[in-house]
Amino acid sequence: MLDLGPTVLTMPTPFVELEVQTPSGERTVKVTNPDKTYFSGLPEGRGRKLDLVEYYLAVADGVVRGLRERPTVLKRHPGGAETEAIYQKRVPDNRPPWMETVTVTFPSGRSATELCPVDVAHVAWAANSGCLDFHPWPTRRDHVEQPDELRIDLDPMPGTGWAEVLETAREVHALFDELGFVAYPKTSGSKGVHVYLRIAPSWTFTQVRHAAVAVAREVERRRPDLATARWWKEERGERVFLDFNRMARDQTIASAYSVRARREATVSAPVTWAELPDCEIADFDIWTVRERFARLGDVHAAIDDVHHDLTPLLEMYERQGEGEAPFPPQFAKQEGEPLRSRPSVRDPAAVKRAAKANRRRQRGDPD
Ligand SMILES: [Mn+2]
Repeated sequence: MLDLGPTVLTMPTPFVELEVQTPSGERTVKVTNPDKTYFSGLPEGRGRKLDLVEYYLAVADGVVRGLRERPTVLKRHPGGAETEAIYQKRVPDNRPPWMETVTVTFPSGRSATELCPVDVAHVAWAANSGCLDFHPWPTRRDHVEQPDELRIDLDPMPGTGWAEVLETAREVHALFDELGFVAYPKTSGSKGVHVYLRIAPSWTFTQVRHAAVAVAREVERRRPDLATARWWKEERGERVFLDFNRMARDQTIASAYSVRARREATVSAPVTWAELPDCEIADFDIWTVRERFARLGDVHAAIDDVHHDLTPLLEMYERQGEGEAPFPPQFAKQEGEPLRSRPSVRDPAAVKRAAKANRRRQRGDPD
């Protein structure tokens, strides 16, 4: 007799189908396991996977404005907000036929076909696959190597908090005001603030990163007590770090209206400069932002109206005369880049000690 092995009983996966209106027509988006808890910090029945998808549909115009035609990495948390992310640069082959993609290349020469959201059906599809927050490139598919978004990322270092982040944001705002730039702030949904400036897609990644470096250095120059442009943690002190390397190629930030991987489902919330001083990260979650959006719409709706000229910031970078800043560790050594080692290990004796310790580790000797 043929041995069929143990009998496996399978339960059909529960799902709902949502009809999503888009400019190109109606799309059906399937939400599997809609009742699965994704955000345990929200009241019972308010932090389900379906709540996430419905949140994105409710803020459709806003979230799409941040993602439209941008290569977007899939950062998936299929087990919910408190589980480790799975980064997936490539979109799966079993995708809906209407899904749009864009092919990008990496410094290694490899390429990937990434999600290219053009409407909220793309966002809903990704949310169903466990994407909580969206990480778009600062470029769009018709100019994937020329960013049109300068992103200033304010990160509080240990010993500083939200009050210092807000004060640093005020300095960035003042600087942009002086330059005649209209920039847009949002909470990060985690601990910091992001300030976005729409620019003409006329400069390379390196140049746009230089503009971010210039802003960081200028804010540090004005407020050395408050802010720092130092890449090495040991040099930052108890200050707010302006993370210019978020503008390095392949580096991304959670987009506007992205839900962060936190049990409270906090959102990276676009706000106005007038509102920002009274905001708290916790003010914005998938429910409060939904309500806010219904009331106010997207307060960043005008972000695409003016594409700024980056020249003043590139001139500032040259005037500062400090040259290139360090790149993230996974990057190959870049043109003009300073030493890729912490300043404290640069003294010859320390370098020798580190090399010796390395050799010891390689041999497997105990430290
Ligand atoms: Mn940040």
